[in-house]
Amino acid sequence: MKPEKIDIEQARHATGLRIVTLAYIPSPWGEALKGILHIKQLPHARVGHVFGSPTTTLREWSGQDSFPVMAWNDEPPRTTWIDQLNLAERLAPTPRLIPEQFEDRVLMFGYCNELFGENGIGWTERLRGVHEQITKPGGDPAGVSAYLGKKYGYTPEIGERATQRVASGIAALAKRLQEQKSRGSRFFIGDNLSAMDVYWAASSNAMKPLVPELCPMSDQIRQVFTIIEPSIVDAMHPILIEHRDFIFKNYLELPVDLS
Ligand SMILES: N[C@@H](CCC(=O)N[C@@H](CS)C(=O)NCC(=O)O)C(=O)O
Repeated sequence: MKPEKIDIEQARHATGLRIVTLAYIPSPWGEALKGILHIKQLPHARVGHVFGSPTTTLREWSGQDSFPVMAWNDEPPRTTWIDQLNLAERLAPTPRLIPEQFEDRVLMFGYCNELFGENGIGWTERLRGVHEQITKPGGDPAGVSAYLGKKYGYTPEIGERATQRVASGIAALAKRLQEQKSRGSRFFIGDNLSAMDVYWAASSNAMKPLVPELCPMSDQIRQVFTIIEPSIVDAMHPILIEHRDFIFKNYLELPVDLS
């Protein structure tokens, strides 16, 4: 069920479900939203925004200019992962990606926030990359790094602490999967697939991407989204990659279509 590709003006004035994602970049948030719609078999139209092209219409429509955006009929466009997940769950309650049990739900939203929320692992990883570019000789202090740093709250202090925060977060996710495995579960939360599994699978492609045949992207983008920082590489226990592979193989679309 391939989404219809439309442009931003069409999306703004259309009805039904529309999403706007970054094209050609393995953005965790955008790829996770695409994954959720795939799992729930929700028909939708998609705008693939090319990084650096104008965002005027998106800003007028959604009040901001980050990706992804998810819109349902004339309701206010959703611009954060938690609102997007709740809308998807409302439009297609099955298969559920938000656990039914209270305790599992509390755990899942906690883990998701650590990975996907503001100042979570993904967010901090972005600021770590900004810090690396700004501080290394021959880096990119004025271009994309400055833009992302200003937009997502970079300070030198946050940059200094980012490596440790990302490494310890990744290590905690690995520990969780090991605990779950020892109690016989293949999933982050309880005994079933949840949004957290999808969020991790999507995030991993911006840290240690799937092979090119399964996730085609330019060499330059692949290099930017492959972490080589030794302490984070060390924290990336094989169970995290096994889990990513399991989720993609069983629940998500392969090869990944970043267009
Ligand atoms: N607002 C989203 C996060 C969105 C986000 O961080 N988007 C990044 C994805 S890499 C983005 O749009 N980057 C490109 C840009 O800001 O121009 C949420 O809180 O769920």
